[in-house]
Amino acid sequence: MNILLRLCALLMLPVALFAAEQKLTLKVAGNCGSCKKRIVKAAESIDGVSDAAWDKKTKVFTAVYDDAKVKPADVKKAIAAAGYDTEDVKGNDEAYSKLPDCCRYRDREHE
Ligand SMILES: [Cu+2]
Repeated sequence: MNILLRLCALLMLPVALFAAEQKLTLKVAGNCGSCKKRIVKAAESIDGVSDAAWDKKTKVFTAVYDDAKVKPADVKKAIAAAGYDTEDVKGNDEAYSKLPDCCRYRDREHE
């Protein structure tokens, strides 16, 4: 084996070991428990995302993702596609318009 290849393999080893589980935390708009279900389902529909959770009080979304498979932007896009606004990606308007009345977080807020 070429010495350079050996060196590369050696350098890549820690990367391979430490890649994988990363924690993602972001703000996602929403109102209630059914918003939570949709947000979690959208995130977990991506291969490599697990342990998704969303707190309706703090609007904080958390998940664990495998950084070899998924980028945080992918998760934001999936949540936005379900109609929910995330920090950088605005929720899809068509999906938003199909949400039940109580979930229209842009028009009304739950106590
Ligand atoms: Cu809701």
